[in-house]
Amino acid sequence: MSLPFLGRAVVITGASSGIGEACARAFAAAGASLWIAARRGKRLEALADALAESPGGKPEVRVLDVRKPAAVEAFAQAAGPPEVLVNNAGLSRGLSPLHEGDLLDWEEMIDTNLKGLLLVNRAFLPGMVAAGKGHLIHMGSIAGREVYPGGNVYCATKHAVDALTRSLRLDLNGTGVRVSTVDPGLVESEFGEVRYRGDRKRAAKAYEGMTPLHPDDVADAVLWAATRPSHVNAAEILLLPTDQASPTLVHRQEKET
Ligand code: NDP
Ligand code: 8X3
Repeated sequence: MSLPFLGRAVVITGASSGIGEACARAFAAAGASLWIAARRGKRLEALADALAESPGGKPEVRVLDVRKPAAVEAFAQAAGPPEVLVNNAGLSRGLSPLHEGDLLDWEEMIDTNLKGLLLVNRAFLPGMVAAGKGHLIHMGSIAGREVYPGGNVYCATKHAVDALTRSLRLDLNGTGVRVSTVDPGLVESEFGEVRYRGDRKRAAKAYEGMTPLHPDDVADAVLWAATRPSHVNAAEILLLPTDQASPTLVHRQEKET
């Protein structure tokens, strides 16, 4: 088996579940020396234990809230410039129309998905630029390309991620650092449970009668982007379930009665 990342550092934020965890498993199998970060340390420790015998060694765990500038900076200092930075941590809260929205939900989404992503980039990119190489991979979303009812602030944060991906490609042109975005449609993870604050039944409704993406499908796309030859930048990947044509058009099988 080829190990394209043997001994090379890969940093993944939001690695305690879903897409980030799947990315950690995929990069570990590709030989990476991982740095995995999120707020839930126990989850990260369990993942690190599970990956301890990986060819790149046991992942380094960092309990991190991406909203905290000093902690993000300390993380970047400790990890050093990575070969790949998967800037993935993110969440949605609620699905209310804007005029009924909750200010704290807005704040949490903006501070995590937008400001958190910025803080992580600001902390890690100087080292990557100085090294003259590296690959920044944003976790965007179909919600960064289209909007849907109640998606308002979440969609705005993901549209902002899209704008930052494109801006960074301009700012980093000539530095040797690649910038990509992977934009999934519906992925079955803890995303819905977080959006609906633990209401699993409501979260499961999003996938009713259709086959969503699995976090491993997204990790495959991330790993594919990261393993292109250095002169190739897989700039944007839109990854949809076959059953999904847009945020609002999803083919669902009728339930048998
Ligand atoms: P999960 O809820 O399963 O994972 C979210 C991850 O983000 C967790 O590891 C969580 O860790 C971490 N996270 C959230 N807030 C913070 C924070 N303040 N600091 C550090 N880490 C944080 O959802 P997904 O895996 O689905 O989501 C991952 C990314 O994919 C998000 O950016 C999301 O917007 C995006 N996405 C998801 C889609 C989907 O349908 N599921 C589709 C398109 C994009 P912890 O709570 O331990 O901090
Ligand atoms: C997550 C996909 O459509 O639930 O970004 O917002 S969606």
